This record gives sequence, C-alpha cells and structure tokens, in this order.
Amino acid sequence: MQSDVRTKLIEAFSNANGTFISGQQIADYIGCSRTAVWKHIEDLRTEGYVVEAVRNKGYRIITTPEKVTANEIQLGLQTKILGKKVHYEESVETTQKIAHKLSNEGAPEGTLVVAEEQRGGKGRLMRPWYSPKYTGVWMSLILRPSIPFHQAPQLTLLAAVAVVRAIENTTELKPQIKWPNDILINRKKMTGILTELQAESDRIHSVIVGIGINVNQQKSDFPEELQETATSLLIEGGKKVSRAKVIQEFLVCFEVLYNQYLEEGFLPIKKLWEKYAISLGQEIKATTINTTIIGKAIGITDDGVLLLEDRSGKIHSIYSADIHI
Ligand code: BT5
Repeated sequence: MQSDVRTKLIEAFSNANGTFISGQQIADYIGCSRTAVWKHIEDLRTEGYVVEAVRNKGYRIITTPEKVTANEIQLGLQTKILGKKVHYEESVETTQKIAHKLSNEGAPEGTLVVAEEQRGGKGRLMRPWYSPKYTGVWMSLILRPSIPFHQAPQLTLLAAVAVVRAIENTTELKPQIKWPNDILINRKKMTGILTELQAESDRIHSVIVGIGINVNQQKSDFPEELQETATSLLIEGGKKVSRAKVIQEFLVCFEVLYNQYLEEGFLPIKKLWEKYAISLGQEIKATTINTTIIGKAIGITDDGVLLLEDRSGKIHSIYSADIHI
C-alpha cells in the first residue's frame, strides 16, 4: 500500500475514534473506489491489524499490531549497555546480516538489531528459520567480549539461560534448554539461537548472537512440517505476550549474566544452564556431520562441549550436533 494511502486510511479510522466507518466514507476520504478500500483493509489485516467488518455498519479497528520499534524496546529499559542502540526494521532478509554489517562499521557492544519479519531467517548449517511478521522476536545482539575463540560457544549457552529467565519473568511457563541452542516447552521448540563470530586468527572482533523466539503464533500459523515440533508462548500459555516486554526482559537478564560471566568466568553460568537443561542424565542421540552417537548425556565441559557416554563406557565430546531426545 502506498504510504500516503496508508496515512489517509489510518487517519480515517482515527477520526472514527473506535466506532464504525462505512466503506463509502473511507472511499470518499481516501479518494478511491469501494473495491480498493476492501483491498486496503485486507492489506491491514495481513499486517496484523484486527479489523471488524459488519454489514450495513462498515469497519472498525479492534486491535493494532503491537510492534517492536526502538521506542517500544527502550521505553523503561533497565540496562546499562545492552539495547542502548537499537536498529529496527519492518522486514529484513535476516537480522544476522545487518548485525554483521553494523559490527564491521564499529557498532558498540550491546547494539541490537530487531525486525518484525525475516524473509530469509537462518538457523545453523544454513537451515531456514521461519520468522513471520509481528508474531515473534527476531533479533541479533552484537557483543565484543575479550575471550579466546574457543570459548565463544559459551555465549550460546548464556543466551539460552537468559531467554529461559526472560520467559519465566514474563509468563508462567517453565522452558527447558536442549543442548546447545534450542529452548523447548513441553518438548517442542520455542526458541532457536545462532551464534556467529567475526574473528581473525585467535582474536574475536565480535560475537553476533541471533535469537528467534516464537511468541504469538497459533498452531496453524506454522508451516505443516513444523506444527508438531514447534510451539509459541501463546500456544503454551494461552495468552498473547508483549514481544517488546520479552525483549526488554531478555536484555536485562542477559546483561546480568554477561557481567557475571566476564567477572567470574563460565562456571556460574554453567550451573544455571544445567539447572534448566532437559536431557542431562538421559540417553540421547547426537547426529554430527560425520556420524551418529547414542549415549547418556553426562554433562557439559567448562567450554560448553557436550559429553556423551556410549554403552561401552567411552566418552565422546560433542562440539556441534543435532540432538534427538
Ligand atoms: C536454530 O537453528 O535454531 C537457530 C535459529 C536462529 C534464529 C534467529 S532469528 C534472529 C536471527 N536471524 C536469523 O536469521 N537467525 C537468527 P537450528 O538448530 O539449525 O534449527 C533450525 C530448524 O528449526 C529448521 O530446520 C526447522 O526444522 C526448525 N524451525 C524453523 N523455524 C522454526 C520456528 N520458527 N520455530 C521452531 N522451529 C523452527
């Protein structure tokens, strides 16, 4: 929809002040046909507006899409560094790409990239991450820790703990973490984390932590192949949740944990992670690029590597894999 038409349409609804306005009145106000009005209303609906249509009365807006603009995120945000700079876009290919670019241009630590929709959201190994408009949190956080290269995976685990705490603070749900980067509720995936590095030899320039949280999707909003494996806060809790609030809580929780991590190291984070982990002590299947290992998950190392003990008692260190529980 052209932006001047959009402005006029929203103006017409604002003037009606929550009461019904007929299709003809809108058409006159915008200067278009009634068929065009119908199409504009459909556009509004696809953008997250709930528009009621009643015969002989016309239209009225019931709810507007709640957005995750910089204002929404920063209003009342209780952090010192994280989220002090927010780069917001309505629709992007992936927030990771923008974060990499901003990081290369010298963006300060704590810069957050957030979008209402990702057209090409990505998971690990270039798998797709489904990120429909206005329903989830699709964000990338730029960090600049002075840690050696091999410790970067610890930040994925730290981010997972921060997401769990943020969800616990905003809902009554009790999420669990599946190593390394999935957060589950009732054994279905609610959040995925993708950590990428910008580094030269052993020096890290920045760590880009990408986080996708399913917030207000209904089951039918997921593509069929994900309907049995994916879930959202709305599906599990039965209530809509403010995405901006989830982001704020995440930033606050992350900042507390991150400061602790930089001062005391990974150990306190590891303990928390273990508390929320779903499959420690259980037999699981790990599919790595080369092989599949079945064994008991006996713990994680101080670097965040998963340890699996197979039936012969041999212990395998798993650096990267998909885990089936
Ligand atoms: C992940 O990968 O779980 C990491 C996802 C990271 C997404 C964030 S969103 C913000 C930032 N920008 C990006 O482009 N990415 C990050 P992985 O473990 O490889 O899981 C990917 C698999 O999860 C897919 O192959 C699907 O099976 C499934 N999947 C895709 N979209 C999903 C969704 N919305 N909810 C649950 N599962 C999904």
